[in-house]
Amino acid sequence: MSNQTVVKESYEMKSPDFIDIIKSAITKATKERGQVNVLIAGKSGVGKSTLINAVFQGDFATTGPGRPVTQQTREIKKEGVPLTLFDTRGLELKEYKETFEELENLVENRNNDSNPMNHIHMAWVCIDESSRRVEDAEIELCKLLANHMPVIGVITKASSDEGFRLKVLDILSTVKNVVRVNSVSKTLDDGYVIKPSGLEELVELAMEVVPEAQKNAFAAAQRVSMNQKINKSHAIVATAATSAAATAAVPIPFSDALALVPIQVGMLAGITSVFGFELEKGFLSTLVSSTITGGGATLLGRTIVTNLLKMFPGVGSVAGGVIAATTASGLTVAFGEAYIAALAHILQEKELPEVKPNDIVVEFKNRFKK
Ligand SMILES: Nc1nc2c(ncn2[C@@H]2O[C@H](COP(=O)(O)OP(=O)(O)OP(=O)(O)O)[C@@H](O)[C@H]2O)c(=O)[nH]1
Ligand SMILES: [Mg+2]
Repeated sequence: MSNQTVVKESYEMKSPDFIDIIKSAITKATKERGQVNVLIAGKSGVGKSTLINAVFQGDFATTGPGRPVTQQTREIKKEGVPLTLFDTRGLELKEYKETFEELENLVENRNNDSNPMNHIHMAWVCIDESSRRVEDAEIELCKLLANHMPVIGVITKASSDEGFRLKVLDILSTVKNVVRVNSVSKTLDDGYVIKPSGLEELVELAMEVVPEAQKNAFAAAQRVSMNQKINKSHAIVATAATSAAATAAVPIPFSDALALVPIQVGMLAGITSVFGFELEKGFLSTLVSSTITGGGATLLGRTIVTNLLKMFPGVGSVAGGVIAATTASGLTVAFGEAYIAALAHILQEKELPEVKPNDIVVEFKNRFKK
């Protein structure tokens, strides 16, 4: 008798539990995505702000001046984007040595912090292509920064190389690599248009050099590469599939499949956040309540799993009323991949800030109406 009660409770879930599952999925996904801190330095007018707006979500450069952390460096954050930017200039000043000392203190303080999340994880040092020269200040700056973090040389306003990139690469020996970018299109006098270029390359290199723990945050914060968001999401799906298989290592009865729900919800949370959506803004709860649970207030494990399985006719042929490891992981992969495809599709049509939770639900459900 008491045994039966236990079994019943294992699959009967009331709405507060549902809210708890979503809450803890959001907390976990936010924690796992973390945060990335990037320092961008270069002379005034070199194109730092323009580059920032071309690469990152959130219109950083026009969100206000940010908080001054040294005379020449401002720290800029934007609600909902897992990125902090340090915008540094003053290299052109006569007293740049002073700028350097302050910067060195800042970087040392930050990067000696016991929590790696507070470190500055990468620096981009910008040089205007039309200047055709590398200043001592830029060489010293790269050296200073490279003692604490990976540094990328960025040649801005790129329109004609003429061997400049290799020269910069040679002179700035401490940088990981040098990338030429043009952040905005520019029409020349004769009507020729120079298109934006090099942004993908920069973002790819940045993804390579940034610490492992910051890669998901970087994928979420950047707006140049859909592939980065997709690749990082694939990794989240793979992890969830492994957990699902482990949960069903001993085949679990249909009615106990509720154990799989937090895994699925956690996976959806992770993917949503790597794509750059703000989990707190209802993206997850709207999705979960309308796809997984069918909107009921009291949720039965059976209902949830039946709803999930119904979406996948192939996976749904559950033999003997049990879910085996392969079914559990297959279901998770199919579910996750469909979700990734839905988000990628939406972001091809709309800019991220314009996407509403319901757009995702509609697109996701469409993928199962066959
Ligand atoms: N053609 C072209 N123009 C650019 C590019 N980047 C910046 N600009 C132009 O250069 C000017 C300065 O750009 P900003 O992005 O404000 O430069 P900044 O480094 O942020 O300047 P400070 O904030 O003063 O240090 C603006 O007129 C931009 O439109 C680029 O990649 N290509
Ligand atoms: Mg600026």
